[in-house]
Amino acid sequence: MYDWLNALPKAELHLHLEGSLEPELLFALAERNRIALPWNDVESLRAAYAFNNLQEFLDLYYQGANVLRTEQDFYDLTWAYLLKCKEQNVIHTEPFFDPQTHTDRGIPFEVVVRGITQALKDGEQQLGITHGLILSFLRHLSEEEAFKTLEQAMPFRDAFVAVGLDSSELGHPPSKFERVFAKARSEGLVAVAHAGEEGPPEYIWEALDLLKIKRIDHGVRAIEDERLMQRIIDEQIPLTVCPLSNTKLCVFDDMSQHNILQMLERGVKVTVNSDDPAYFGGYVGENFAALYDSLNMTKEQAQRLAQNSLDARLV
Ligand code: ES4
Ligand code: ZN
Repeated sequence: MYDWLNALPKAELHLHLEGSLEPELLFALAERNRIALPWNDVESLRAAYAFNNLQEFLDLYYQGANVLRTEQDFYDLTWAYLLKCKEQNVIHTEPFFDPQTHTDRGIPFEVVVRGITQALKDGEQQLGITHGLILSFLRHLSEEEAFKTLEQAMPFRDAFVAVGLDSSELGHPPSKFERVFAKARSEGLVAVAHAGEEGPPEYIWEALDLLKIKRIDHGVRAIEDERLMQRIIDEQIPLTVCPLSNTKLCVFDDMSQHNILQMLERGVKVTVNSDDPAYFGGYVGENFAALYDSLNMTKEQAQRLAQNSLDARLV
């Protein structure tokens, strides 16, 4: 079954490039850039990957991203992820990157975007993996800062296909970014947003109605609102679900409690994704394997999930 799952052609639609930074590469980049780390070795860093909620993870994730300094660093990060895609038959990927995580540390926007886009280009030519990059705003920062980031991005407009919204969800509803998203859409960018991961179904409604998103990132809490469920089924709005992420961040107590297959059987266009694979215990392949191990996912269900991911591509 594991080999069969691995061989399924699939797309990944919810992946934070900064979250694919494996401890080994993190230590190598720290050494290359002469940055002191608060962990003694790879093992003690891995041991710190135990989270009770989204915020505990984010605190470590932003700390880890601090080793990313040069264009080559962003290239190496992206390339390592693409090699994983190749291994697992991910034939198309639509990764997020968080420019503000880097520009706020004094890393120029163009350093980040050049490193990432060069690797994506090489991935297409050398590995045959197609892509669409998504610029994600940090929702714990202000609307004004998001506007500034969108402005910085405009000289590189063709490098992106969409804008997204991530980071701390509770207390930062989609409505906070209604005007930024309107501006981004006016530039021809598609909108997606994290909603209903830790936040309530109301945040999913707002993301759909105010941000006019074409795809919901996570969205697992939609199941608490029957009217919302009907809408996402009727309109076939894709959900980019991340099973290992949800269990590591205690959105579900255990994988056996995850609702992805329930949603699939109700006709929701759900997809399987890894979110932050270096932190949550695996890439898309490991997420599919976990659904087989804990939820008895059938081959037929796996095929539908993989087909959904190909259908839900933005490009
Ligand atoms: C994230 Cl799992 C998750 N949720 C929200 N924002 C994020 N950024 C990176 N991973
Ligand atoms: Zn995410």
